[in-house]
Amino acid sequence: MPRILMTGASGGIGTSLRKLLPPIYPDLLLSDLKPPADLSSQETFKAADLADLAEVEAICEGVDGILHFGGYSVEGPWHDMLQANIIGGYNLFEAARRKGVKRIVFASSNHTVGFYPRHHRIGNDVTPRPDSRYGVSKVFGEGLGSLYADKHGLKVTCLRIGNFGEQPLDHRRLAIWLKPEDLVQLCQIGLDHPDIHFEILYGASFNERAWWDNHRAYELGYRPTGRAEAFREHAMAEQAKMQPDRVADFYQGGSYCSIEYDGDVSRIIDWG
Ligand code: 15L
Repeated sequence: MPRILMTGASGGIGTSLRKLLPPIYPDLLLSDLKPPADLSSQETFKAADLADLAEVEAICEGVDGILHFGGYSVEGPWHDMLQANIIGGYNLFEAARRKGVKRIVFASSNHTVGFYPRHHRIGNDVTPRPDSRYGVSKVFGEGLGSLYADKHGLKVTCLRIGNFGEQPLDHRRLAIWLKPEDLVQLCQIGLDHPDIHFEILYGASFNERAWWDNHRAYELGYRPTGRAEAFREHAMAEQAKMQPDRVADFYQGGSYCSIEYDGDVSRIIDWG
């Protein structure tokens, strides 16, 4: 039975996956800075600060595969991004190598490519266009994944997660929604599929408005069950409550693109 480490266990995705993973991976080690408030006696938890290599090595001991959901998960100050995602990301891959971990599933993000316009359909091989310091930190994580796969033989799957949740929250999220059970499928592909070397897959359910060509995930057996359009009415009603924003509404990354955006919106660039 493989021992799987999940970082970020107290965060949004971790909280949901803690419930869904045990039937598939019963030997699940949870980690975060602090334990989840509702940790049960059936669960195993070990605290670690990703910015501390020795602590990260300690949680990688005896582990076969890692689901790395830890770190900073939204735009934030450079210092926090540096500690949690840049230094933390390096420590995670390096500790995994030192401890002989075989596979890593890295939670990347749609914000690695957020400055592509919404009308432009992109694959997993486009030049990154990060929309934030957070997006840049995820490009760095994908770079680490590629390096540790090619140089050290780790099997690495980067998931460019769209928006994870029970339902799409607005117009933009109709294109990028990811149902929790579909994320579990993608994690299984990363942890178990025999053909993984280094992959970048989009973490999105079956969304008719998708901007992403995710055919590689389907080749690897991904069969999402979530369909964003089933929630169209709710998402559009929520959208109607929001203020129009020329930058956010044009680009895939939404409000991450308009945060700190300088100057004239006439310089919006149509890469397509
Ligand atoms: C992300 O990467 C974030 O982790 C999440 O909180 C959402 O903001 C999501 O992107 C999104 O783009 O909606």
